[in-house]
Amino acid sequence: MDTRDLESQREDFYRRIEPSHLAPLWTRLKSLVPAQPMPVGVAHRWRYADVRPLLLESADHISAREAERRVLILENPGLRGTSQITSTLFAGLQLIMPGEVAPAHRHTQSALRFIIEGSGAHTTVDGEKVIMEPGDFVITPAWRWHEHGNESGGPMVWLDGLDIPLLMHFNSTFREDDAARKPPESQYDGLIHFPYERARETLFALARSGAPDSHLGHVLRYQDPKRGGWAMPTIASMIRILPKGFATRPYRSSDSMVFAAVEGRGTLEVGGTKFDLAPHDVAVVPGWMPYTLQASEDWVVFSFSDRSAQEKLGFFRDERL
Ligand code: GTQ
Ligand code: FE2
Repeated sequence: MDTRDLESQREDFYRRIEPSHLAPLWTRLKSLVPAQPMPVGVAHRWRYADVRPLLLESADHISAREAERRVLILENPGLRGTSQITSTLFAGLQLIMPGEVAPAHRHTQSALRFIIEGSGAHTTVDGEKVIMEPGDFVITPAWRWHEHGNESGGPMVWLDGLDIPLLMHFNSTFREDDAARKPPESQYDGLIHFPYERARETLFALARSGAPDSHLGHVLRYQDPKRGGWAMPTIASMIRILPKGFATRPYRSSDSMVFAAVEGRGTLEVGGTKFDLAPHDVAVVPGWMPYTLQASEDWVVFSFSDRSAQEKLGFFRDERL
């Protein structure tokens, strides 16, 4: 049989198995099981100076109560229409104005809050109030009732990170609204509030005490003090300081990274593009793309990713280049 016959007979075979909902693996294997991760989405930076006026304007259009959550989604430009910042994570900037309430609900998605701007608004987890200050890291664990309120005199803005796309993938999403509210079955006993004051002190002490990691800088991981490991089951969060003038060596990891600049200034370089990051700017780097961080001032950077889930499931990888 010549190869033309072979090929046309194969094509004929594929057509004949199709009505039985069967398909050959061998034509798809290399893309189903690639040698290494294909980037999902693109690297991108949101300047807070650009986003802030639009976020504040959103308060003219809708109240926190009507919106339930007044959030502008940070949607990856390579994933338009998906509400995703990475393949597994959602990110958004949430605004709550003085006197407003964002009513209680609960869902199987976990949320993190990294406080950007304002002072003294609160979020609750199973009725326990956390007063939020800039740079604080606050967790809303899965299936815990939560609401937000602002009894302060000014607007309050934070970065939300949720595992919405990940849960969507498992199709294990459940939610309940305030009207269905029942007393919680149990009280959450993990740590949910990591004030910036502590993190900052520790970071600057680290920076004084020795040399930064060549690929990461001086890194702190937000951990669960009781059970050990990452503070959240699916999302891994860190905060780091890069001393003025320091640049990391290129690094890549299988988790797509969301960065939020906190204090100082620096540059994220990824895929030949340099993103200058001012305080409160947010950036995303798709998994397995090498990147560097270069500090032009003492630079504090918060980040989160799905690394916590990847490690538990046994496929997290990183590479120091
Ligand atoms: O604050 O409860 O950005 O449920 C997306 C979904 C925030 C929240 C988001 C949510 C919340
Ligand atoms: Fe929520």
